[in-house]
Amino acid sequence: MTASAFNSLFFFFFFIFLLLSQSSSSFHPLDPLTPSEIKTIQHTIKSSNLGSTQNLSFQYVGLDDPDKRTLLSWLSNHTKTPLPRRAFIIARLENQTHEIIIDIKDNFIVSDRIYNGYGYPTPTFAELEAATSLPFTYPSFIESVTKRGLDMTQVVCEIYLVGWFGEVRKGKRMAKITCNYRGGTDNFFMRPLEGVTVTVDLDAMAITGYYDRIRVPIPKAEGTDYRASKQKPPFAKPTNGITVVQPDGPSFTIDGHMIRWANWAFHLGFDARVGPIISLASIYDLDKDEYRSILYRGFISELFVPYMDLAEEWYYKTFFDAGEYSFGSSAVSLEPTTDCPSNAVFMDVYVADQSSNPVKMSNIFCVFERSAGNIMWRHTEVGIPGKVVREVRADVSLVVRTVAAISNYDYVVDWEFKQSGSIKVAVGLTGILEVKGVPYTHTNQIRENVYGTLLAENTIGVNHDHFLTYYLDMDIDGQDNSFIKAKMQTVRVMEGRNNSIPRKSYWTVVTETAKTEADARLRPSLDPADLLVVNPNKMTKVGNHIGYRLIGGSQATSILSDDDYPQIRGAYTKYQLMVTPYNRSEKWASGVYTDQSRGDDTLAVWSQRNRAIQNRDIVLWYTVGFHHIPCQEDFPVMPTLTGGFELRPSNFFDSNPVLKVMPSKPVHWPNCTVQP
Ligand SMILES: *[C@@H]1O[C@H](CO)[C@@H](O)[C@H](O)[C@H]1NC(C)=O
Ligand SMILES: *[C@@H]1O[C@H](CO)[C@@H](O)[C@H](O)[C@H]1NC(C)=O
Ligand SMILES: *[C@@H]1O[C@H](CO)[C@@H](O)[C@H](O)[C@H]1NC(C)=O
Ligand SMILES: *[C@@H]1O[C@H](CO)[C@@H](O)[C@H](O)[C@H]1NC(C)=O
Ligand SMILES: *[C@@H]1O[C@H](CO)[C@@H](O)[C@H](O)[C@H]1NC(C)=O
Ligand SMILES: *[C@@H]1O[C@H](CO)[C@@H](O)[C@H](O)[C@H]1NC(C)=O
Ligand SMILES: [Cu+2]
Repeated sequence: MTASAFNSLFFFFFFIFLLLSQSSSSFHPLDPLTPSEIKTIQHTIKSSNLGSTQNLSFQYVGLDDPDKRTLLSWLSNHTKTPLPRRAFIIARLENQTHEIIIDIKDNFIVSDRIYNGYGYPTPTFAELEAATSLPFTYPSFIESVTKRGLDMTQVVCEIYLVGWFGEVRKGKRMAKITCNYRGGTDNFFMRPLEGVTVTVDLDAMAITGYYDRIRVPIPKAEGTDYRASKQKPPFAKPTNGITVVQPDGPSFTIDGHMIRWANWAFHLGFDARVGPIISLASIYDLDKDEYRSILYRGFISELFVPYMDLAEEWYYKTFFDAGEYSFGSSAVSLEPTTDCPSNAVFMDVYVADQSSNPVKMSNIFCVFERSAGNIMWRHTEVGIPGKVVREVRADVSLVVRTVAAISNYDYVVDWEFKQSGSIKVAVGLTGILEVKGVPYTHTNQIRENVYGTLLAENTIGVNHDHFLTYYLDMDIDGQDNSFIKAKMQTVRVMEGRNNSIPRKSYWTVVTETAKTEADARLRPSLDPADLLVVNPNKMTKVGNHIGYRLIGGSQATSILSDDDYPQIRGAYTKYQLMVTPYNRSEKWASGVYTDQSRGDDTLAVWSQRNRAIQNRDIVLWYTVGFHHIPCQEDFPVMPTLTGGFELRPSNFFDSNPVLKVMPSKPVHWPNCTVQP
């Protein structure tokens, strides 16, 4: 074959390959930025006047979400004229914060503006890493380590942003570094070098402060390692092996980022700041023969984790894990068969690094069908003479899982879709506690406020909260929805001459429709109520408003004082639920610039506008909250504690939507057939 024939053949096959690769994963406007788009952003900015300086760094690179109305009309429009595709970038350039919008189809800068308000963008991982290495060449720090008789090579440092504590003047991008000691364990978090703090200026990338304040013993390494290989007998007897086999493959399809399974269809996106994003979740209604919308967008908007220790080394530890540390970029690769069952399918994602180079993150999502031995519905009828009717359906659902490890803590984030129409949102808290070194080896020695629980010798697990605020843009069968509290109210039965019924009370339902944002700021209440999102413009055949119910769980809310600085920054966590009208720029509950924020751009502030929310396109913000008083079982690694909530149809369907779900197909496996 001649070279030119080879070439044309090559190009012919290459062309076929391109065609196939495009048809096999179709593009969706909500897809996260692709590696080549991330590169395009780099080129576009570097070749503009912004690119002339060496010090340009990309703090955030993400999709600039298409306008909702435009997108929805585009999706329902079969002509498919392309939508603009844009990226939103926050960059640091000569100590200034730039907000840049780039058209990534036609490669130009749409807008570039300098942000001068309070707060700073999320630091990049490269900045945090560079800062964390600074103490290792800092003489005073080296002296602190050596005078404790410790080996410098065994020191591991962690970096924390400093928050805001009422400073009037605008400061600098700062961080504090505290360190731990490995020495015979990989669980260095259990061995703090208590009392030593290094302060760093992130723009100058230099140490600006240092103190070595207290001297307490470093907790022992013994008993802290969590690796199986490091455990000593006795061992617990392992259970017999369990696996999930699905010999005919999964029942879902993944087309690009669109996932379809049973009666569900949704888009699975990803963002460096917030992590997984579920969009356009809709359910197929067998009776109506159509997909009906439920959730336009859902994601964890922010995670507020304030610690309750007032020591100099601790008071500022009041973390916002999304806005300060990038929850999405902290996602970790999932391990087949342990992080996810053996029938799981894995997906990769890409994020941009500090120079806007694409970085591949492998196995960030796993998607699997869950058949955990639960019952979807059942009934046994023995009331018919001479006959027993028994009908049961096993529950099979679809789970999308991500795990983010924000240094010591691991969050297991699950979105579970049920054929009954429920979306169950779960978050599992596990990983390593943040502990403080103390001189005490027994609780009977403690005479001061230690702000936590003695978990092991010299080790205090400090009290703290976890508040995960979910953004839930509900579109129940259309965009215009209302939020309703259906309160159960006790009614005393009047003792009347004519009353022959011997009951003294019953409860009835009193519904309240929230008219403005103030009506929908809910705190956990002892008074029972169903929380509903309804479409006031649509009814079931028998005349009930079509709706979905929010069944809350893990209802802790912040009990810090309103005037406490961390609380001012996370004021929205005082509420279990808030409802706002949809606004494209209100998606991050702690504001765009969370580092050193002053609470002037948070969900709590937006809600104070008290806008109308009745029969509007509304967004629910539900906070899954935990007050965490550590206990000894959390040492040296915490067993998963799960919380969450459920979105469940309530008069959305005309009758039970899983009545006609037929039993799963039998499993054919070599030499054995398992009946479902
Ligand atoms: C900024 O760029 C200059 C020149 O390349 C370099 O000397 C300096 O270290 C850079 N500063 C930072 C904070 O990266
Ligand atoms: C569909 O797209 C065409 C061309 O962009 C536009 O003229 C038309 O208004 C769109 N239809 C809808 C329902 O949005
Ligand atoms: C940026 O700020 C740091 C101090 O925070 C300073 O050392 C540095 O020179 C500044 N760089 C520029 C380009 O202004
Ligand atoms: C008592 O109940 C009967 C039957 O419901 C009704 O006809 C009658 O008017 C009632 N009397 C009073 C005093 O309420
Ligand atoms: C949308 O949100 C932004 C940011 O909070 C705000 O500036 C703007 O006024 C809001 N628009 C409406 C109509 O509420
Ligand atoms: C299935 O049974 C056949 C015949 O008994 C045997 O040869 C084969 O090894 C078995 N396969 C498995 C996977 O157990
Ligand atoms: Cu905790």
